[in-house]
Amino acid sequence: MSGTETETYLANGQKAEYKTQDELLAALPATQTLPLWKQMKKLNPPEPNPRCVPHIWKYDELKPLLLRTGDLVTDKEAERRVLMLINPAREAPCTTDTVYAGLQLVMPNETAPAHRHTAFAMRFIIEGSGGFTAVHGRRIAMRRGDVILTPTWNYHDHGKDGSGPMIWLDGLDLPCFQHFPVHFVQHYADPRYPAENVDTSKSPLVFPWERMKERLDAAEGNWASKPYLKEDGSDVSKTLGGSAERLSKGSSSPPVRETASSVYHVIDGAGYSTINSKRFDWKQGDTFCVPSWQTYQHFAGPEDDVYLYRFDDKPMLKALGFYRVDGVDIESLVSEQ
Ligand code: GTQ
Repeated sequence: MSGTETETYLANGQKAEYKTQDELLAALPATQTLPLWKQMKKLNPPEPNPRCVPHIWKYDELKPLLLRTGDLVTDKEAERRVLMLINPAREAPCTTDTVYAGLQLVMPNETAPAHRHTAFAMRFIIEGSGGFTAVHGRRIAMRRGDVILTPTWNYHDHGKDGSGPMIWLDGLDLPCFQHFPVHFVQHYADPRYPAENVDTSKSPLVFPWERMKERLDAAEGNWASKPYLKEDGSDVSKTLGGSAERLSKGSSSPPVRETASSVYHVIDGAGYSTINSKRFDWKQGDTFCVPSWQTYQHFAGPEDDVYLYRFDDKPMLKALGFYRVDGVDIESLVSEQ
């Protein structure tokens, strides 16, 4: 040792090159490591930390734009003529952090050509007549209020007879593939995959609105929620699930805070929702999103009963063990193994 310089030695007698933590930290990036202790709170936050924010998309504003795309963008150019609903705090394809929604338009005599992909889609039919979607050989008529499934890897094309536009709300699990970059698409050789008409009242891919409305109206109380489930009682997919709700005029749903994020569409009526204490007024045709772990509650206006459609990432969260709703005994969440 020379002069007053002090040198630090490790327990094994080797000279320590980094005298201070700062010196050590400065050396880390070059080795492709970082100190966890500087990001511990961020990586293990005290509660869910959604990046998306609540937002509402007004149908009156979007419908004219969507219809104009019918003049300016051909079915061929678009493949799918969709206005994606993009969360203000995120980029496409995020409507919430985990769920995607878009408004799709098909005009008469058009074809949104056949393709298939890993992503799952569920569609809520908003308006129009004469539209159909062909799901792996099964041609399904689109009717207002119906929910139609496109299971993973099924070829599907959309088309329309008659006059006027056909508009529906797509719900897909596309944001998942930001985390799992494993999404494949395959295009069919022809625009249409050969298909036969099916009786929509018997197809497991279709949830007719009359039937869902009957279930909601038969339920007791001012507020009712009913899930869309497959015949075996399971969710409509491994990723996304859905439900519909009825609120009698002037009534409200119970407040909920859950790790699922969701997209709501107003089937009928008008009212508002509070999401994280912020008020969002809505009416028929509007679509809004609820981020994870933000308390939400719906309020029907005084005029009419309200019906809401919702899809969410609950099946995916449950499968992964990530689903939690405020109010449960958290000790019940302790995994057995
Ligand atoms: O109809 O196949 O909104 O593939 C986004 C991706 C719809 C569809 C979307 C798609 C589709």
